[in-house]
Amino acid sequence: MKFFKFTFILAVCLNASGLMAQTPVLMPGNVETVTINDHNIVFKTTNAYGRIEVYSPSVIRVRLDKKPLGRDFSYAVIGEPGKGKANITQNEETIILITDSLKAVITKKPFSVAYYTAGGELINQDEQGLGTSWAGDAVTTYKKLQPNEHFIGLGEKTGNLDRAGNGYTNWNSDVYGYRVDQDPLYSTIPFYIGIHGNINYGIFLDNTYQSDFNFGASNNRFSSFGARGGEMNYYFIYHKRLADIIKSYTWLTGRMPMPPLWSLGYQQNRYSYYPEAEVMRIAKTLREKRIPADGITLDIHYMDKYQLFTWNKSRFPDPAKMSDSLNKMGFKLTVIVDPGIKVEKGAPAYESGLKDDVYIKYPDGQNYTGQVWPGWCNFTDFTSSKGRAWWRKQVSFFAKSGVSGIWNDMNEISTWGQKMPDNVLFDYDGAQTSHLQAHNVYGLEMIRSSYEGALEHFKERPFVLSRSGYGGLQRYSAIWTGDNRAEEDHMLQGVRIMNSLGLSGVSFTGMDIGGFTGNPTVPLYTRWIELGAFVPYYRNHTGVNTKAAEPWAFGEDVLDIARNYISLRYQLMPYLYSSFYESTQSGMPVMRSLAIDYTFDPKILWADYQNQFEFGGAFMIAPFESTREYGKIYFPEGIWYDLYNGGVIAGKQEKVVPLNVAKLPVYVKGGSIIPMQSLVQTTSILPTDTLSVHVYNGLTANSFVYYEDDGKSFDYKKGSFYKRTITFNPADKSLTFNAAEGNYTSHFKFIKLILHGFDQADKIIIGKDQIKAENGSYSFLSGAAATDPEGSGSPAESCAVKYIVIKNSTNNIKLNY
Ligand code: NBV
Repeated sequence: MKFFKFTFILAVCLNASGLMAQTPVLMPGNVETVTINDHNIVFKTTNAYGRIEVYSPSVIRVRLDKKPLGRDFSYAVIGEPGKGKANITQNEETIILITDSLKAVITKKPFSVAYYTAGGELINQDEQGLGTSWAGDAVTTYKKLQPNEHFIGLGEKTGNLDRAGNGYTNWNSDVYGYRVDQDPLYSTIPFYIGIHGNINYGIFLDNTYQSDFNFGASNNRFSSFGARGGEMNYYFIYHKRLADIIKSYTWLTGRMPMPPLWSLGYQQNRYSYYPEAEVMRIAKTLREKRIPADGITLDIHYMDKYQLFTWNKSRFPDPAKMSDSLNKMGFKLTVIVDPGIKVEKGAPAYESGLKDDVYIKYPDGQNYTGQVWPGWCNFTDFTSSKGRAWWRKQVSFFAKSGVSGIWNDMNEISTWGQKMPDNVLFDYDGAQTSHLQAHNVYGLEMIRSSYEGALEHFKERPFVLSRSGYGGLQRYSAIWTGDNRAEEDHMLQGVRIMNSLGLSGVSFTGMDIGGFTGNPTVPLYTRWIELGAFVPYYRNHTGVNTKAAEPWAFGEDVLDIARNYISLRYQLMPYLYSSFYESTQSGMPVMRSLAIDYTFDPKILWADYQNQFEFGGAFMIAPFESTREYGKIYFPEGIWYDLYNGGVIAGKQEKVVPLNVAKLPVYVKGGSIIPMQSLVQTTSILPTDTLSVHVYNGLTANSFVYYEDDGKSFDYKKGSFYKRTITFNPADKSLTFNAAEGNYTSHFKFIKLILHGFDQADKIIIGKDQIKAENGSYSFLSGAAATDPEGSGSPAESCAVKYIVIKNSTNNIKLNY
């Protein structure tokens, strides 16, 4: 008893003297001092320092540290604070921050934050008892779980679309042949979206240490996010519409630049195509078999003993000449790069890196040496301006070889053993840090260097692909989902990963079509190559010891199916290019989880329907394992059309449909506007001068921004583009082509309007003219319309349509039906 009394008194004394700050978990305590500025609040609590800042009416940043806040620096964020009005007031108990979009209430005793809509509805709040705390150097913010709260996003993550009940870690990792529930994978995007009731919000934790997210895993009290070091530094984003949350997140972290048109074409790949004769055989076979394609990719065997910035001259005696021959055939060359530079005396790249002192080091000044393909390697410090400048210079090597794309692999950093020491030092742009803080941004800064190097040395828009990255990677690169397996569940998992990436600001995504490890069955390959036509980066790739996986390697039937779908992709190029343009403007991904357009429809999160996605704003794809004979599909509200036969399906219903491996279930949303072109074998060939604009009758108005430019230069930045909004409005039965903007002349002289579901529309009125709408049919899988002179093949299925052809012009065109 005496003993308890003594310890109690001791604890009280220690607490009063502040010595109990050594408690294993430190909380901020009460807000003690506050300075309110125009757009921010600077404060000190018992145990912490903080700053809350308005970036825009919808974006609020919270910083908290147990020591005075350090340098304000981010590799991810490019948006600047101070946009929009902010009204900040305080009293004894609270600080209240009001913008046009939300209200943040900061409780002072103890410190905690809650966010409300302008109308006073709770959006999100700190878990009152837990708030933010430190356990050692690890910092975590705990948020109260809202009733029936769901979580989506978080970038490249496996698992369900709805992440509720699960926890995740971000530590970029090389995960060869990963499991479909494996975590972490190659990239870190610490951004997620929470959904409850009719509220949605986004949170971006900008901290590059290993980070952890808990969405109610093993607890029913909180969701949380935190990192193993550094500050609590998060951005809170609120909008009514999920699409606007993505818009604000990509305002903060940047959007993708216009990609080169060729990178939207089909890309043929394997580990590895060599020598040159083999590359040329692949190129010729694609043409002979009439598989439209734009890209061939070279994996590590093009290098001399895997040494960066070299060519194996016995395999590729004259790379520039080979690229030139490929370019003439309408192919662009992409080559792989790894970050490891072989330590070899006299090797030009190695010596030059040594001279410029660009390699990462141990604290004793010795370069860090790790083992990868070429043997023992040094690694460029991409977190230093010196390292990036050096890499940019090296990229001229590829320009001289006629290369158009740079594929960045192994940039997690990956080394044999997968245990890079913690004490390796990185410049971190002037604030030297250890591997612990730099690891997750190494890949991001590598692709930044490759992209900026390509901008300096390539004549045209570059294509950059990466395996690893961090929030904001979309500014520099496309990303693919790494070494997947040739298995049914991997195909569907890949869809979910790409949808999650799309929710997290990354639009240009791909997966190895056909699977990287192992060999797909014939039906699986068939289904996968069909699906690829609706994936932003359409690349067939396979591992080093697998069987041939080109579209002709699985028999004549598969070849026909592959040709059909790849051809469809090429006909959709005007639609696809415009959808990419949309990503550059608003961050809206090309491949869209249904959660974007139908956020508050609970069914879209159900595991049964979570693989369904939209491709652009018009198509809904329902992918199923190739082994299934029937599939259950959810059609969200509106009306839907079967792509192949035009059959109408009412929305808000679940429907069981028979499946056929030769046909991917694809539907079109009523009201959609889909511009298409005639079939070409490569984007370097111009289609005919008629743009086919498919319009699907629907219940509500819809518009589509059509975008065109030369597809390769940067002239669009100087106004050389052609852009117009096309609007369908059932209320006044009209279709409007707004006057074109920009000073690029459209390639298309004619518009062929193809009307789906407009049975009564026999006449189209344009101004004073009445034009008779012709009856026809259209098949999406045979290359062109059955009644169209440009058509080819005999379609298995077609849609009944009405059509007229009009002259294209830059003026406003209004049609009534
Ligand atoms: O460079 C070879 C492979 C590449 O084909 C693949 O796409 C990357 O994800 N690379 C990984 C290196 C290791 C493969 C086992």
